[in-house]
Amino acid sequence: MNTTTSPEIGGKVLGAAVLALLTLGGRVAAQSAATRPNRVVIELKDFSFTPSSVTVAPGDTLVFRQTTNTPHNIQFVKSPKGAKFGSSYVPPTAAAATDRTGGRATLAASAPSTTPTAPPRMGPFLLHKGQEYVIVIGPYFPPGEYDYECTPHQSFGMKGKFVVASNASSS
Ligand SMILES: [Cu+2]
Repeated sequence: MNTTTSPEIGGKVLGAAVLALLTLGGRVAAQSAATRPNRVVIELKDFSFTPSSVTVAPGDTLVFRQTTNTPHNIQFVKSPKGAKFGSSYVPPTAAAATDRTGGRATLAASAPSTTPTAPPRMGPFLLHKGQEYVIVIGPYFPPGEYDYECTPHQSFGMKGKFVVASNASSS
C-alpha cells in the first residue's frame, strides 16, 4: 500500500482544532451561565401571562409588565413549603375604586420598583400600559413551584407559574 502520512497528520490537526473549538464553546457556555442574576420579563396581555411558565434561580428578578389598560394583578395561589409572603395587602376593589391618580399613586405606595422583602400574596393592580411589578427571588422564596393568577381574571384562565431552581441544579 502506498499511503502517505499527510492525511493522518491532517486528521490530527483537524482533531486538535475541533477540540479547541469544543473547549472554547465550553468556556462560553460557562460564562453565560455565570451571568446571573437574570431579569425575566413576563408580559400581561390578552388575559394571559406571557410566558406562562419560567424557571428562575435565587437572586433573579421577575418583572411583570402590563401591556394594556386592563387591570391585572399577581396573586400567589400555590407555593412550596417554607415560602414567605409579605404582610401588605392591597384590596382588589378599593385600589381601583378609590384611585384618582390613574393608578400611579396606589402602585407607587404599594409596589416599589423592586421588592427587597417578600412580596404580598396578593399584589397590587397594574392599571396602565407600561406599569411593572417587580419580584426579586430572595430567601423568602425557597426552590420549588409557584403558581399565581390574576385575581379578577382567574376564571378566564389567566394564570402562570415560575419554578425557583436550586443554585446547584441551575448552574
Ligand atoms: Cu387580569
